Amino acid sequence: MTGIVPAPARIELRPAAAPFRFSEGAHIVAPGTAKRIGALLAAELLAATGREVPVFETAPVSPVDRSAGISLLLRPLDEASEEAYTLDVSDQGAVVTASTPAGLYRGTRSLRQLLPAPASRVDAPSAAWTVPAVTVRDAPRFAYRGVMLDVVRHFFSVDEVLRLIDAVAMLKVNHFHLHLTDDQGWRIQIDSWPELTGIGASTAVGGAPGGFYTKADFVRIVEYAAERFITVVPEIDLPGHTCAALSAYPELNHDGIARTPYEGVEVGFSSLSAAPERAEATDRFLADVMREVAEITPGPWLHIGGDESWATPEADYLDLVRRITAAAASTGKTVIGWHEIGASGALPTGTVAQYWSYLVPQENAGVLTASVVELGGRVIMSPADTAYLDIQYPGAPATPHGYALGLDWADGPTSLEAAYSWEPAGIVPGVGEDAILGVEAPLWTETVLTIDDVEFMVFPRLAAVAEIGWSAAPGDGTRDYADFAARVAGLHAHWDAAGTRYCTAELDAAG
Ligand code: TNX
Repeated sequence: MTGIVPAPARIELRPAAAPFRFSEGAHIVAPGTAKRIGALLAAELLAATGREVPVFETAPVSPVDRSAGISLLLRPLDEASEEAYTLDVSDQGAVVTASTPAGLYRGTRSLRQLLPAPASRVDAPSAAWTVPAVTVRDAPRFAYRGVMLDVVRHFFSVDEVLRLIDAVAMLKVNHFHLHLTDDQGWRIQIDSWPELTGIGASTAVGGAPGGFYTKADFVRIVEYAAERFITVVPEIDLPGHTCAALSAYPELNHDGIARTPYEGVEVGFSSLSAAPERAEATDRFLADVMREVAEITPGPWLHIGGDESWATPEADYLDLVRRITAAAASTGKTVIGWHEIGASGALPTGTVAQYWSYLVPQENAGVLTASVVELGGRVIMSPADTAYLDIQYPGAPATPHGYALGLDWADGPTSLEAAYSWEPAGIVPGVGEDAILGVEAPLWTETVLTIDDVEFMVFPRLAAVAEIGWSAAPGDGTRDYADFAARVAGLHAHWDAAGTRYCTAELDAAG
């Protein structure tokens, strides 16, 4: 089936019309600042075909040559979103228009999906490809469409992360949240507290190798993502989930004694100290870490965690969240925290809550989330029973390495249909469309050891969350799962060609 994931706002296929032929004379026309998107697309096509696809400032004079061209044009569009684009494909060429480079880039992702799968290979034999005649008018529903990778429980190299960024960019994801610190490790260089990545980065779950990103590594990730119009969101998880920091620096502990580095998977046992005798060290730590992370983060967000601080007495939690969020906000960034931070009435202006309870809010999750909105903030929806990428797929086998992949605590396993069948604006009372910044699918990596396993858990489920974030809300409240599943099946050949792993357990079960 010809289709695009996430589904565009409007798409008109003209099966009877002559297609666009991408062949020998293929070239890209990309004037002005469109050039960098043209160059990126040309590099992808070069990787696929082994042939240079020239990028021109202006269209060739001859109509024959023109018809072999992909044009990327910056024009004002009648759409508020800077990611809006149009795509017109005919035997006269393929034309993407947008009012910003980001919109042009999103449009090229649609074009990439309409090209035949060998275009996603790294070494396709030179091929004459066709793209069906089509008109697309498209813009996202939500401004924030994210994916999260936990690089603490298991660590992933820069190259592995870049590869994942490329794969998620195909689904028009525009935020990449890196969970950089937790009990099992501290994964980002902080010059003023070097033992964070000395002692603090030496461990991972189950004795797996530790590791961390130098600032240069992190900047490479940020820049690679930015070329794809993806914003990196760094998370420093505080005040719980801090055993790695507490093992590196005794002065951060309430008793002044360093903790033992941790390789288990339990949560909720560690905490920064709110004691007055630790205030100087703790506040210096917070200010230094926030400043250094903000310095290498061009994006507007700083995620401070705040989840599952079960070892922090309630009054201490409120005191620490106030100090942590103030330190983060003083860098000029907008603070994001897991929804538990809604317990605090002293959050900086515009603070965003990331909701990770269920489709039916558990305990006080709904109230905490709504409280952040009442303070003037917005919400990122990551309901764990549908949007978590680490919850098992039904029927998914153990990995070739023999361990079970994925957890099941959030009402798992989660089917692709369940991941697709939810409505962000209908979950938390008092948190409707206007209060929702967007959606995010997090991948926690307690059971996920290799980048192959990462991809296996991310795809296809991320496609469901990406579509909920991008595509218009269904008028009658129900999304057409059969149509979605058919379009996702169309991506399989692209994933195969690109060497991206994905879970087929449900398809296998369906025969
Ligand atoms: C809960 S979700 C956590 C993480 C775990 C995850 C496993 C959240 C904010 N905290 O610490 O890794 O469950 O699914």
